[in-house]
Amino acid sequence: AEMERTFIAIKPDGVQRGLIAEIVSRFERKGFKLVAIKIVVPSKGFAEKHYHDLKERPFFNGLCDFLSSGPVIAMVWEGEGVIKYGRKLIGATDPQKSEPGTIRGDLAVVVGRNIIHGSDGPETAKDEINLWFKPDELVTYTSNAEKWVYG
Ligand code: DAT
Ligand code: MG
Repeated sequence: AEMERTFIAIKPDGVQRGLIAEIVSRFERKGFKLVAIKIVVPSKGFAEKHYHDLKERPFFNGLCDFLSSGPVIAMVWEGEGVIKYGRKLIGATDPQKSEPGTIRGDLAVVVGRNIIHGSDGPETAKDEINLWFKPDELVTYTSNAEKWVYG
């Protein structure tokens, strides 16, 4: 299997709304493997680093205020195609346009409170994992489910 890793975060709205288990469960049931997880309140400066690609956008300041407004669940998920498929599980950026069955489609209503972040490609996945985690926070282990998920 061609294993990849992606960075997934439950934003403060998802945490406050009690959706941690629901969201973790969707990745877990799919067959992806959790290799890192922690709860953290990012500083405004850290949020600005995370969203640096969007610094010219009019919503950048509000977005960074929001991400740093409370606890975030930071995670790394591993699996074949997890970067692209993780985005599919999450749904479109604007929950009004997310399909039912996706995390944002089922659980969020407006773009400014869309409950979850996921890396959008291999380069950002690598950068975001390095920003949020130290190498020794990533756990390497064999999941017993692996041979049943991948055959
Ligand atoms: P995504 O989170 O789907 O990767 P993005 O990287 O384009 O989307 O934007 C990051 C976040 O910024 C997004 O999850 C919510 C917020 N955002 C995006 N577009 C917005 C807009 N037009 N108004 C307000 N917030 C927006
Ligand atoms: Mg993005």
